[in-house]
Amino acid sequence: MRLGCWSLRLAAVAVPLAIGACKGGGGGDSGGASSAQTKGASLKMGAALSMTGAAATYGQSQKNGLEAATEEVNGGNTLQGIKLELLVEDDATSKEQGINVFQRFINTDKVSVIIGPTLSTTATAADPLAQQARVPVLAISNTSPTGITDIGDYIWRDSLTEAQVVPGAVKKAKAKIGFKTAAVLYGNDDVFTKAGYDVMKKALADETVTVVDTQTFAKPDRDFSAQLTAIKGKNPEILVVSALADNAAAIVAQARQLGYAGAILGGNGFNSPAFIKNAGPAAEGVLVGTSWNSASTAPANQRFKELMQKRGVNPDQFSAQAYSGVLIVAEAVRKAGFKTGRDEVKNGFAQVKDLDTPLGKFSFTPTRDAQHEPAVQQVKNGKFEIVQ
Ligand code: 1QQ
Repeated sequence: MRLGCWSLRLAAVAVPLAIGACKGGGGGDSGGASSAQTKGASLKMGAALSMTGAAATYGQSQKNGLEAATEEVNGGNTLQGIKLELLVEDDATSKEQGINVFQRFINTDKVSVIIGPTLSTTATAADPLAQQARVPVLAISNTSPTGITDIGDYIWRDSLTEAQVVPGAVKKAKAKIGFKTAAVLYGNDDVFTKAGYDVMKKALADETVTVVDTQTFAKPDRDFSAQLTAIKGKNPEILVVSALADNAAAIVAQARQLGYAGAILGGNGFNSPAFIKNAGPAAEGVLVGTSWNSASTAPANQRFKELMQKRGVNPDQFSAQAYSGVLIVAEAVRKAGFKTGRDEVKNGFAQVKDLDTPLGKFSFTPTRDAQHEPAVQQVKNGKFEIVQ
């Protein structure tokens, strides 16, 4: 099945309104996907984003970032006439739909590169198809340390893993607050939330923090009072949570309603303004490690924030990673000698080094993961603020 109404095609020219939201048809032109082409070609980027379902919060931000960067690159005409063409499809926060979208991008649209999918869980199911078909994938939000780039040499990511972010956040939070006991609550039906838990457990142990209780939940859950009452009974100084944004907001709101007054630290799922909006005043003081330093005054970050403001949207980590992803694809094309084939893009990725992006100076590690500085943020007056 194809979710036609989420099929979005951003035209190769820098015209923002060239979007056919319900466009049908296959666009079967091979578009330089499987063979190297040079100047004057267009390069199709297929983005599999969660526009509906449990991760829809992130998908919209990602779409904003991808569109802004595609227009920016095409408008700047820095690819010797090659235009980027962005195709967005909804992965519906599901493995099955993620697989369908990947198949369409690989076989029908014949894209040069796939961006996404939004969740690690979906990536574990869909990425092997791209690896097998030798289509490069650039993940822009998968943070499970394992099971993503280790699928194979066509899988890359610009998102820092939980293992690259959470230990520093726990350390900084401990230095700030000085806790000795913690409880952990995590989703046990999702690759990212489970991986986040493993990282949190180790980070707390490394900081010699005693975990007094560990509780679990599943994505469809809405009532967390049983777990939170048990946790409150153990009186931890900090509650550490690995959850997607919707669950995270409900957990934090219910924890405060139940009278839990200790500190709260979240994993990557918390990095969305939707978490703050939905948790309301209960979000105040919540700490979270992030891959995007919103306070950075670097020109690439200022430009990104300016473009998001022009579009009337709140920038966040997810739009920053998406925007950076397109800059990385453009840089890969440059490094590949302005060729648009799948292998050229993949080989170009390997040559991206210290690229200026809103995430900072960006390079890939030898195992195709992201390499740049993480940060820690805290909710203050309804907004994320970088903790210095
Ligand atoms: C993952 C994540 C999600 C919280 C963000 C989209 O990090 O699934 O890996």
